[in-house]
Order: sequence, then C-alpha cells, then structure tokens
Amino acid sequence: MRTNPLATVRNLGILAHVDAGKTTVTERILYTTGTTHKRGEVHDGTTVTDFDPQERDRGITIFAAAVSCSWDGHRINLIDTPGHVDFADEVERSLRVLDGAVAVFDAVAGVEPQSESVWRQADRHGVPRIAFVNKMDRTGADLDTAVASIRERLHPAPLVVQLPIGAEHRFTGVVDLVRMRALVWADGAETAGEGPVPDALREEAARRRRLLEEAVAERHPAALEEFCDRETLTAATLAAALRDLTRTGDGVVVLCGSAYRNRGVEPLLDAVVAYLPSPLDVPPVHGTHDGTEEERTADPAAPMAALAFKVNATPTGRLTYLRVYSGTIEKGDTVWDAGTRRTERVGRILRVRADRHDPLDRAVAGDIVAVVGLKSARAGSTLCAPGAPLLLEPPGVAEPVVHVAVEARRSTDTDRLASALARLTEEDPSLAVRTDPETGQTVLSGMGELHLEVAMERVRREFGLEVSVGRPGVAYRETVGEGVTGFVHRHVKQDGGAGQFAHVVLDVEPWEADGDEATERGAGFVFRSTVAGGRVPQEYVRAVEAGCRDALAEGPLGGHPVTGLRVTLTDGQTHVKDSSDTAFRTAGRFGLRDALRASAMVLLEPVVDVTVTVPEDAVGGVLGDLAARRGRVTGSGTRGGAAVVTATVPLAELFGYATRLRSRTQGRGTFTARPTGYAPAPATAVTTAR
Ligand SMILES: Nc1nc2c(ncn2[C@@H]2O[C@H](COP(=O)(O)OP(=O)(O)OP(=O)(O)O)[C@@H](O)[C@H]2O)c(=O)[nH]1
Ligand SMILES: [Mg+2]
Repeated sequence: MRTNPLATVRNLGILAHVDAGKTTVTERILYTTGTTHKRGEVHDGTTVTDFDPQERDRGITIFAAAVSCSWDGHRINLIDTPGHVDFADEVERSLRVLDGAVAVFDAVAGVEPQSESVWRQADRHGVPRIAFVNKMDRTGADLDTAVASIRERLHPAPLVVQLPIGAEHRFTGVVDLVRMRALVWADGAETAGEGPVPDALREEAARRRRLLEEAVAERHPAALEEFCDRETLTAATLAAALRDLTRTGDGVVVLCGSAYRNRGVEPLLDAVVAYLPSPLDVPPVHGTHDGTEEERTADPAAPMAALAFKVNATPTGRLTYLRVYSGTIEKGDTVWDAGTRRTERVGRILRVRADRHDPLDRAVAGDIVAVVGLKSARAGSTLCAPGAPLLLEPPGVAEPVVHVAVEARRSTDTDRLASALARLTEEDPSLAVRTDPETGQTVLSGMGELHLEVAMERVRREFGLEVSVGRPGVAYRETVGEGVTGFVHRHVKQDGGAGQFAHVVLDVEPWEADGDEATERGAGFVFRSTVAGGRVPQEYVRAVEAGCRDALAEGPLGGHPVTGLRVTLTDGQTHVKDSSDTAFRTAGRFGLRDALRASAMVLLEPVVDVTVTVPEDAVGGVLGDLAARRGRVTGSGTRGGAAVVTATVPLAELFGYATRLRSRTQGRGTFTARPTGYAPAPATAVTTAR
C-alpha cells in the first residue's frame, strides 16, 4: 500500500519565553537540514527567521516566520514565534494552524512566565508538543531541575528520553535512552558521532531508561502489557508508545541540547518526525456555512478550504500565508473569501525556504504555503472553493490594552499616515486605529508598550514618515460596585404620529463569572428576565437586552466599556399600539445608562504580573521602585544565582520600566510581564482616566 504523502508532513511551531533560544533552534534546524549553508546568529543579526530590521536591531523575534525544510524524507513547515508577551497574538495565530510544537526551555531558568502562558495557549488549541531543554552549555544548566520545574509548573508527565553527557561548558552530547546509544558532538563537528554508552554512564543510563519505561507503561496499556510480560520494553514499543502519549497529551517527551553550540539538533528533528502528528493525525477542521456546522478532512480531493494566518508585505509582493485544511489550491485559481464574501485570485503559490521562495503549481490539504496575488485577505480570513463555501473560525484577537495618540509631523502627511496605519492593522489584527471623538486625534492601540513602539518604528522606517507619538495610556473599564434595584425607566413619545411606548424596571448588580479565565474582576455581562405573566412579550425582552448591551459601550465614569454586572428585567409595561422592538431597545439602552449613573461605579485598570530578575545587590532598589509604581510584591527568591521578585503592578505604572530597570542594574536586570486582568483603580485615576 502506498502511504499517503501527507503522513510525511509536519507543521511545527517553536514556542517559548523570550530568549529561550527559539530562533537559534530554528536556525540550527535550517542548517542541519541543509536548508542553509551558514549558521546565522541572533546577536549578529544574521538569522533567517529574524529578518526584519527591527528584529535584527533589537535581537528579539517580533513576527512569526514560516520556513520549510526537509528531514529524513519528511517536510517540516516550521514557524518560529516571538516570545515577548506583547506579541502573544502572533503566537495565537500560529498555534491555530500548527499540528505540533517544540517548547523550548532555558536549562538554567527552567519554566519562565511566558513559557507557561504559551504552554496554556497550546493546551487550549490541543497542540501536541515535545520539550527541548536548551542552553545545556550554560553555567548552572541542569536538566533535572528544568524537568522538575516543567512538572511543577506545567503539570504534564515529563518523559525524559535523554541523559546529558557532561555538563555546562563540558556538555558534549546525550545518551539516547530509547535506543541506548551515545551521541557526541565533538568540538567543531557538524554532526553527531554515534557510539555505545560510555562505561561511566552505563549504570545511570540504565536507571533512567527504567524510569522512562515505568512512566510510559503507567500511561499506555499496550506498553504495560509488554512491561508486565517481559519486565522491559523494546525500543520499538517505547517509541510507538511515546508517539501515542505525545498525541494524546498524556505525556511530554523531553530532550536537551545546546542550539548555540549545535548540539542536540538531529535528535530533536528525529523526535519531531517520530512523535509529533502529521496533518492526517489531527481531527478534521470545523467551519460553518449558512449557520450549519461542517467538517472537512485533510483530503486533497475534497472541496478546498484554507485559513490565512499571516499577511506580509515584502519586495516579492503581498504574501498571504495559508494553511490548507482540505482540497487543493492551484495557481490561477479563483477562491472565495467566506468572510468578506468576495472572490480573490491566487497569483502564485510559494514554498518559503530560507533564502528563496520555490514556486509551486498547487498546494494540497495539510500544507502551509504563501500565496501572492490575494488583495483583501487578512490574517484570519477563510478562503475556499467558490462552489463549496465554508467559514473557518478565525483565531481570537485579544483586546488591546495600551494606546498612544499619533500625529504626522507634517500636516501634508496625514493621509499617508492613515494609510500606513491601515496597512499595519491589516498585517496585525491586534493593532487597532480609531479617531478620538473628542480630540479628533488618531489613536493607535495594541498589546503593550513595545508592541506600539515597534509599530511606530515601522511607520518611520518603512513608510518614511515623521510622526510624533503621545504618552501611552491604558484601556480602563468600569464595573458596578453597588447596584440599584427597581430602577424605573419610561420611554414614551406619544405626541401625534406613530408613538413609542416602553416601560422597563431594572435591577443592576455586580456579577463575577466563574471559570479560570473569567474570575478576574469585571468579567462579563449577564441579562435575565423575571417579568411575570407575560407582561412584557419575549421579543421585547430580547430588545431590552440588546439595548442594555448598547449601553455597556460607555460607562458613566469616563465613557469606558462596562463589564462585570448582571441586569434583571423585573417588570415592564407595553402599549397596544405604540410599543415596538425599537421602543424597548431604546428603553433598555437609556434605562441601563441611567441605572448605572445611579449605581456606585468602580473604575478598573489593567494589571500585570511581573517577574523581575536582578543581581542580589539590586533587590532593594527594585522593591522600592515597584512600591512607587503601586506594585504589590507577591514573592521573592533566587534562581541561578540571581534574585527573582514577582509582583502585581498596574499596567499604567509600567511604562518606561524596561529602560529604568536596565539603567538601575547596569543592564543586568530583566523583567517579564503577563496580563492578569483588571483591578480597581485608585480614586485619583478617575479624573485622569479619559
Ligand atoms: N549559551 C547558549 N546561548 C544560547 C543558546 N541558544 C540560544 N542562545 C542565546 O540566547 C539568546 C536568545 O536566543 P534567541 O534564539 O534569539 O531566543 P528566542 O527564543 O528566539 O528569543 P525571542 O524570539 O526574542 O523570544 C541569543 O543571544 C542566543 O545566542 C544555547 O544553546 N546556549
Ligand atoms: Mg526569536
């Protein structure tokens, strides 16, 4: 039987906390697979996937980059993602189209805050993953401690399949515990030398192999059976079970290495091929058409459906990156954008390699390719066969929390600035542009200070515009501290002609959603009706609810969105002739607006959890500074010889913190922030929150 060629495809993401080494791992994968012939370095600005000038200047990844390479008869479509929290949406869009991922950890730091966030993101998307503990060459690197932190903080069952040979700067290779062979990368060697397990490590390797077998048998029935019969597992059984456990998420294979020193990359690639799923192994994609749900399998003969997950303007033209879920897409095809309900023409189809793009005649289900010629497709658009429309669920977009006012230095550039900003939002759905109704200023909002800084720098560099940027502000919300009951609102217009009559009685109370994501204060809105005896017909109840939702857009404190409340329609009156949906919607809207004005409202501000890592002697200064920023310290300790302080800090107080911390610690301090929701803001913020 001929195997389905899709079985040899791996759509792979590289995920981790900032600086764990994702781009370096990607670079070594491209080198090892022969895709590049030179090893690029992040610090030299010579890597393939950090190709943007700002990425090269800043030494961080900002944009997810997709490249294809081949290993052992398999095609790997690889996405290197950014680790900084401001670009988490970029990761979210990538996760949407991936079948598997490598989570990279720093062997000294273990699980860092953003690794935890991306791990949860991957959980939500059901993306199977393997762990790569990187930087084994660093002083203080320790596989066991890193694995313990993976177990403690991420709660998977780690299945450690390697034993390191040598430590820190003497880390030279690994024992492959599945095959019980040693792989050693001699200094300067390009590839691993394979040999028997060194005598000195034989006992330890056997002990760890035993632990691995036990951990696998405990979770895998077929392996358990063999283990009970023979008291050991063959390499083949072990590998098959590891593959199953990876795909079900019942265990996470852990490997280690040093990407920088090019050690451990081949076994990582072997593990990707052996354990992570192909497009055939993942569940069919779901979409909707005319309100009914449909399923499409990864079958090249099925009607075509693809999701655009990235748009990038390059010298080659406007590249739209697609994940094809079903069917076949050919160059020259006319496709249907199910969201905008427009047709688009596929000009060229490209396989993105490191330094070149290979033209393709077609792409089939399961593939990730770039397409030239699409004019209006954006990140999140579904493209499908015109005869078989289907809308795939777009990736979620987080709500922007930080904004700045932007202005062109020359008034003649105003239009060009508007079109530059429009281009940026097209490429990055987590950016938003609006005009402030009061000041008339253009306001750009995004996920954080760095996110906006990068966007403005692009406006300057790529569009050659001189712009002035205001001080950043945060997005506030309002919630109900103490509500009102029996609030009466009458909407009556009966002065000749068609009249309007709606009478509603509302209770307003604070409300907190259950569940992990929503427990933060101020989450959600619930509406219910307790009106007795049909005094208000059901369609008017729905109209009142719609009106209330309208009212949530602007709260009484400062016109901020209102959340965290329950509204109950307790009574009402209708008029035979003059009542209508419109009248009740208006009553709902102005009724709730006035009820909120009568309630005790609370202003909420976004807060973040920060983790600050500094030399021990700088801790005092850091604590004082955090207190001055209204921070609440939640923990402190040491890790790898440095002090680590965690605190919850209002986002509004964190602007400029990165620069401040660097200068206070002579560049040795780092911090990461993770949004945790909203918290009541102090009274002084109420007057300045607009
Ligand atoms: N010692 C050591 N340093 C490494 C290793 N891998 C990466 N680095 C260094 O760590 C730094 C960060 O590496 P990157 O590859 O940019 O990390 P990243 O995860 O892509 O970072 P972001 O994309 O910004 O989140 C660079 O200076 C690398 O040279 C390693 O195995 N050992
Ligand atoms: Mg990177």
